[in-house]
Amino acid sequence: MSKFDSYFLMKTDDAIEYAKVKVPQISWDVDSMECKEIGDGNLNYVFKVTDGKGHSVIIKQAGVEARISSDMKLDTDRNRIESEILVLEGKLAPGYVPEIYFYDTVMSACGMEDLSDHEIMRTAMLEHKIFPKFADQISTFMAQVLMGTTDVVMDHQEKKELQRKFINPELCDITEALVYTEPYNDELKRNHVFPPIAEFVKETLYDDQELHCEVAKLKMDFMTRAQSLIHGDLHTGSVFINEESTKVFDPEFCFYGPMGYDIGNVIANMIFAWANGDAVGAEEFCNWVENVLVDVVNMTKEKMEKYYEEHVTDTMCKNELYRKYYMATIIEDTSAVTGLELIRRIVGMANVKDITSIEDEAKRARAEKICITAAVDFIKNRGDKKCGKCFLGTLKDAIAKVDA
Ligand code: SR1
Ligand code: MG
Repeated sequence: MSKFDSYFLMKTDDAIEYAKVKVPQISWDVDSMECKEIGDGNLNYVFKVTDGKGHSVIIKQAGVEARISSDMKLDTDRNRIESEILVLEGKLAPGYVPEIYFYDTVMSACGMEDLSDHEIMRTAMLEHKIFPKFADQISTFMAQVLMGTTDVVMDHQEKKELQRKFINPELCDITEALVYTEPYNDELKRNHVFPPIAEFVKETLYDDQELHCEVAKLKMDFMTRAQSLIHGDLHTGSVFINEESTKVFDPEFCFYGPMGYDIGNVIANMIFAWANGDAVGAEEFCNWVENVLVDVVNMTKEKMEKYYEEHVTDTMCKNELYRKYYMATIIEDTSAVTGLELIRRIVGMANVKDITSIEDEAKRARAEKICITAAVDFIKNRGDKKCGKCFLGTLKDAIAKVDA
């Protein structure tokens, strides 16, 4: 009998013992082993176990309730989903995700490669660091994983098997509430609205029935369109980065959904990075982010189209007009989700440091208004946003409107 034969939430000492048992391939220097809990996400516990000889492992464990709110009870099976998708993503996009050493459905925990030579991208964005390879790398990851799991290229029965395996109702339920519902009505009274923009939020988000109609369309689309195996939470806190490399992690929200959800999340979170840089006058950084916005949209589109052409297996999808239609819908969805993510991180329950750490009240209010103004345009006029330049143009138009 081992103490890890039944589930309990580990503390740092348990994680050291657990690492010894679960990662025996590392010759741990037992006397110098240490552990720190380093999780800063909303849901899980993350332990970094090290020893004095330079060995290390990251242990991630799912708790039965969310860290952000003990009212949120969650199935710990999300840890299995996350581990299995990381293994699959590693096959589709080698080198773009951390290596998984093991996962354990009893303790709802997995062990993965320690990426301490990388940093969490949101933290790096808050320091206004520039990563010239990011747009190329993230677009490769998205093109390969997202296109690689579609019905366009996959055997349809194998695809349905993946869809079954990665059905993820509880975490989808969180997204349906936090992204697609509450930012528009605060129905559970858990929105966080920055008081200086409360009236603006009421007029622009809570009272706009036309906007609600568009969001309802997008919500039903998110819930029903099993297009590809999406990450489901691809913000800058789900990316490890350094000068040379980009690694995507934390895919516990993954399921078969519209692929624009992931691309839109990347774009929106880069806009938050831009807003933070703009508030403190980090000009070089903002210029780089603006280029990233353009490049991520264009490069992802180009790489997906190429992947489509080279890997298409479905007979009807070999039609060129259909391919063009398909690519256009992805960019349209990307625009819509950019808007949805911008709005929910500004007014919803789960905010982002890029915005909340802007100390000057007037500057924060301006940044929030710019994000919301751009967001409404990204959602309502999503059919017009056809290339990277249009995405940047939407941000510039919003700045001009807010500053007028
Ligand atoms: C209750 S979880 C809140 C948010 O954190 C996660 O990272 C997802 O973005 C989710 O919406
Ligand atoms: Mg997360």
